[in-house]
Amino acid sequence: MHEQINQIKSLVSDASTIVLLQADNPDADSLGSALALEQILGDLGKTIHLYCGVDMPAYLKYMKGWDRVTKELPKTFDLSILVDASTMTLLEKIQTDGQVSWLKTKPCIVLDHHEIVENPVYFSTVTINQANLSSTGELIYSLSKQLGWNMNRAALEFMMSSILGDTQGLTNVLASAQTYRIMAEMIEQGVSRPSIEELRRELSKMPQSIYKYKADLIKRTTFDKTGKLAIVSVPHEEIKAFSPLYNPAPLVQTDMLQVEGVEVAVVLKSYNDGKLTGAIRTNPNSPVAAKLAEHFGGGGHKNASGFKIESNANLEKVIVELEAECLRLLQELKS
Ligand SMILES: [Mn+2]
Repeated sequence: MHEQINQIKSLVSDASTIVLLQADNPDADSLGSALALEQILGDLGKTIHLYCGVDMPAYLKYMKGWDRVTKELPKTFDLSILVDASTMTLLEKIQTDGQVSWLKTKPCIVLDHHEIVENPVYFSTVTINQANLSSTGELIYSLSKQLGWNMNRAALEFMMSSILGDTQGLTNVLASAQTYRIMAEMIEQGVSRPSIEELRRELSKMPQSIYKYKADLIKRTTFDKTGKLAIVSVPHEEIKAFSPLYNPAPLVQTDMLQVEGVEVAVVLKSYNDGKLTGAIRTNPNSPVAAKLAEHFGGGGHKNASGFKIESNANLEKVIVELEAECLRLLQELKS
């Protein structure tokens, strides 16, 4: 660990232009981490570029600066830092458009906190992946302290957004005593959690059409014979119609887990080209999310994970397989 920190110190000090990378599944932690590092490294006099292969989802737009994230790597840079991911599987865009060959000519730092990592970033110079931390935001906070990097107010606010995102407002098992200590330090330095929450609420309000669509998703939710697994699937037409306005999964997934007996909630999205994605969330007492996603070639955390089937996905088959594997994992957990 000490050695890695020294490596990071010298890589950053040798670089003048740094590109901060998010994987193809941006969330509050990845965006918060990228924007925090933009502040911290910007204050060190670095020129910063923000990259993500996909558009920032609407629900993240409460974080000021999200619109600085672009889909292009800069023409020149000295160092890249990948936040909140350490797998090539979630860096598909940068591989399909050939930018990865440019990326790997420069040193790369990977900062992450994921339990299971398949297909790790093969060109990374130094990787810190600490699954015991709540979020990459928490990791960056600790690193910055150890490296003596100044964290301005905006940086602290972004890291707090990271922590709140991954811990679901400090309510899940990822929030450790250390996470609370860090939150307290941030508050002492002037960060207002109520202001962050209010901004997020205000900018994540849904249009009336989405409110009504939520009712459709709830009506279409199915439960397996044990009542432990709730599934809803979203066809391509609905992805096209509603996803630009609001991501369907977070719209219903928390409610699905609030149904008596339900331990696992899955939202499936089917695309016309045969692609299928699954977002998995579980109750705290049924931490099978990462393993369930792994079964389909995906990964993630104990209580939140995802997978993607690239082509020829058969929705009915996936559902049958999900039910069987979910049941098996839940039984395995009990014994
Ligand atoms: Mn994270």
